[in-house]
Amino acid sequence: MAKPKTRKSLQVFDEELRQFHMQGQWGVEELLVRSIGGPRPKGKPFLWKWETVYSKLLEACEVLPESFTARRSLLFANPGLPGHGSTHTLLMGIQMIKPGEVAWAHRHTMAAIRFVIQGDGKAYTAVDGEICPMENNDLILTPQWTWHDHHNPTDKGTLWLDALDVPLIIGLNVPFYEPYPGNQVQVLREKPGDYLQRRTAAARPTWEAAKKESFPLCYRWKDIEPQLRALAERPGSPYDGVSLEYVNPMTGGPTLPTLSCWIQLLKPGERTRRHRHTSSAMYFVVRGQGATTVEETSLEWGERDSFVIPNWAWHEHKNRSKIEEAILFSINDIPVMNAFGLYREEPENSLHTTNAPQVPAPSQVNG
Ligand code: GTQ
Ligand code: FE2
Repeated sequence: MAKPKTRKSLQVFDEELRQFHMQGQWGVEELLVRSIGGPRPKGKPFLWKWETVYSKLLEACEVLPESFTARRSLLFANPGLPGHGSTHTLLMGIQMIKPGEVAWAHRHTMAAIRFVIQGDGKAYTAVDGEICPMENNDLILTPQWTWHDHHNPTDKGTLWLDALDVPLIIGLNVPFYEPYPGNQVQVLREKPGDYLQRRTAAARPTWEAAKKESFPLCYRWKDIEPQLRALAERPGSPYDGVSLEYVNPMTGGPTLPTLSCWIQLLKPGERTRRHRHTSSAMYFVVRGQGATTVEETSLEWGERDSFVIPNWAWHEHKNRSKIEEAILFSINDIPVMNAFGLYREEPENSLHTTNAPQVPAPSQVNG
């Protein structure tokens, strides 16, 4: 007669599975249950005061007299994401090059943008050989895998905002990096606009493969500001005010495949409505004074301060001045969320407070 089998305990079985490098789903179900009601914001709301950043940058010029292959950039480390970045997908910082200095050429799979803080139009970034002059509030793209070096032939320090998709690229484990072969600087084209003019204008060479992305695009403040001003009297978005996205003119799509840049204007005294979305963002105050409330934290900002809004965190903006407008530059990871159908937005006081998926309209269901 066979002995009656005693049932193995789940605990013993789980241990056995571990030895075979397996795990029962019941052990990780906790992760799913925890996501009822949506994710928790990744990282903390935080603000970096310009006064501190600038004084540390000046110190960095002393302690790091030459940047060589590195960059003299002070990166914003989210206090809730040690060692990861400014948000879970984005890394932002402020870079400075001294008079006469060159930051050597390299390329990487991380895409980057530069938003100029102090530039007289004679300092420049070179992207795939194209000279991109840096003037205050200009935006210059260094798309993934484009060669870039920074040059300061002037007698004043040049400063700009750097933003990259570093945490995303690291998370996907696709970092590639290459110093420019044999030299410190790239071979440059003759004059600014040489490369772009022939490829992104209304007519293009027929003998070259038509390319849509990875152009070293430059968005001049002298073009962007009038556009923003022209819309200043419109109501804009109830959540973001009069807000413009920097568009890739060839695709009509976002600034870059992994990140998007916005410029937004808050009217004197304007207070936006509260909402949250699955994208995260880093902000830089171009002009004005105000506060952005993120969850329970009030981030009080002034000119040139930087701050972070983690994803899925409730937030609203307020322009504290009754007379002056406020202008905010920001970068976000909306293109990543959109690429995978993961962009969700929730307005305050909505019926969907439990974060239930919104029922798609029939037209969406049928494609
Ligand atoms: O200027 O090339 O802040 O490669 C971080 C990585 C700047 C740059 C950063 C970079 C750069
Ligand atoms: Fe770089």
